[in-house]
Amino acid sequence: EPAGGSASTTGDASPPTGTDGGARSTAETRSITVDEPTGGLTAGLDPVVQRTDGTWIAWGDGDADFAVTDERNCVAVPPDDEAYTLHRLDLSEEAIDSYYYGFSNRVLWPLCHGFSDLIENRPNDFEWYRTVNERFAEAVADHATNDSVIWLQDYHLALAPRLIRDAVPAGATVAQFWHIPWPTPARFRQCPGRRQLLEGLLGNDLLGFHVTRYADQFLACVDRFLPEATVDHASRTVRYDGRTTRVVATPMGVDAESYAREARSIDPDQLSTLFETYGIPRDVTIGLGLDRLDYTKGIPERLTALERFFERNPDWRGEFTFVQKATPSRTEIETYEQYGELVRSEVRRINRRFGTAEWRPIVYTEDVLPKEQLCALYRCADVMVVSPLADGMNLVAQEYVAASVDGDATLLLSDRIGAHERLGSHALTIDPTDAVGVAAQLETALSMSPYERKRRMNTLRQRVCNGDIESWMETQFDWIRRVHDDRRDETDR
Ligand code: GDG
Repeated sequence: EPAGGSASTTGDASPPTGTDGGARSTAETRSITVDEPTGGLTAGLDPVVQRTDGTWIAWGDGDADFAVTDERNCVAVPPDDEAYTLHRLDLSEEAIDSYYYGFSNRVLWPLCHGFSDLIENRPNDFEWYRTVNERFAEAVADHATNDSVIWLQDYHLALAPRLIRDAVPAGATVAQFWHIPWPTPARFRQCPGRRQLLEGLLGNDLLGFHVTRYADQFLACVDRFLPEATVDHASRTVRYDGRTTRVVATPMGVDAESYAREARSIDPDQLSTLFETYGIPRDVTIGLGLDRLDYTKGIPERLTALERFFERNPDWRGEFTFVQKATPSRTEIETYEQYGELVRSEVRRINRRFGTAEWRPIVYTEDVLPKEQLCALYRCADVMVVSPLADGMNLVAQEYVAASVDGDATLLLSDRIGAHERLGSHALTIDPTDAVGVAAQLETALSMSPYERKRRMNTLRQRVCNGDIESWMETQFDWIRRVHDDRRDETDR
C-alpha cells in the first residue's frame, strides 16, 4: 500500500520502508536497522525526505518490535547517518481498529472505489478518525516552521489539512496526494461526515489526484455539498473560508530504471528455483496477475475470464499457465477474508476442471516476494492481465512494462483504472466484468505478431520511463513551489 509521506502516513505499521521494512530494532541488541523500501511511493519518498533533512510522521502499532525511539517518539533514519527524522505516532489497538480498519477502510475505501454496498459505518469509527487526524495535526505542528512544506499522503488524513493549516505558521505550505479514486457526487452523497471531509481537504494549498477525472469529480462534489465555496473549474481552484486550494492531476509513476535493471540481471539459476518452487513448467507460455487481495482488483472476474479462455481454446491447455500472485491485506475486515476464500476456491475449481497430472492452468501463491523475484516474474510473463474494477492508478501495470526489457510482452488493461488513462491506447483494453471479452483479448495477445507486440510494448516502455516516480516527484514539488509563491503574493498584497 502507499505508505506515508513527510508529515503524513497511510496504513502500514512500517511506513518509510514499505511492505516489510521499517526502522527495526532487534530485541537482543536494541540496534536499529533500516531495510530497503519495496513500495513505489516509499521508494520514491525516502530519498526526497533524506535530501530535505525532513521529518516523516507515521503511525505505528505501539507494540511493534521496532519502536525504539527517543522520548518524543523520534528516530533517526538512517540510524548511523541521520538524514531525516522519523516521528512515530503510537496508536492503541482500538484506535487502529476504528481509524484504519474502520472509517478509512470500511467507509472511505469502498465509497471511493464505488462499492457502496460494502460500506460499514460503525459507531465511533468517524470519531476515532477525527482523533487520529488531530494527533497527526499536533505532531506536524510540533515540527513545522514558517518555511515548512507539509505533504500528506492519502485518504487516511482527510481532516488533518485544515487542522494543520490552523496550527502551523502562515508561511508553511500544506499539500496532499489522494492515491485512490475520488467518487462522483451521486456516490459521495452516501459519505458520512462528507461536509467535514471536504472542509478538511480544503485546508490544503494543493490537492493532487492521479487523473483529471478524479480531480473534476472532487470539484463537482465541492460544488454540490459545500455551496459556500467558489469553484473555478477552468483553473481547478477552490476559494473557501478565505483561502485557495489548487486541485491538480499528476499521475504517479514507478522507479522504471530500477525495475528494468533488476529484470536484466536475472540469474538463470534463481529463475529455475523460482519455477521449481511454484511448479511452473519451463516450456509454457506464461500469463501473470499480481495484486493485493482486495475486492477492487477484479481477481474472481479474471479467473472467470481464464475459464472462458480454456473452454474456448482447448489447444492452449497444457501450453499456457497463469500465475496469480495475491498478497493478503486488511484481513481483519471480514469482507477481505471472504474475498480471499472466494479467490482460493475459484482457483481450486478451475484447476480441478482443466488440470492434468503434469499441468495446472493456474499457479496461485500468496507469498510476498523480494523485488528481484518479482522482477523475474514480470520478465518471464508473456502477458499480464491487470483487471481491477476500480483503481486510483495501479503501479503493477507500470512495473510490468518497465521490467519487460525484451519488449515481447503484452499488457491487458482494465478501462476503469487510472493507469488506463496513461497507457490504454497501447495496451489491450478490457472491460474487467466481460469475461468473454477478456478471454478474446487474451487470444489476441497470444496470437499477436512479434512485430506488433514489440511495437506496442516499446511505446508503453517510453511512456512509463518518461513518467517515472522521479518525474512525478518533480511535478509535485514544482506545484508545491507554485502554490507557495502564490500564497506569498497573496499575503503581500
Ligand atoms: C494504492 C492504490 C495506486 C505487491 N506484491 C509484492 C510487492 N507488491 C507491490 C507492487 C506495487 C505495490 O505493491 C502495489 O501497488 P498498486 O498501485 O498496484 O496497488 P495498491 O496497493 O492498491 O496501491 C493504487 C497506488 O496506491 C499508488 O498511488 O496506484 O491505485 O490503490 O508496487 O510491486 N512488492 C514486493 N513483493 C511482493 O510480493 N516486493
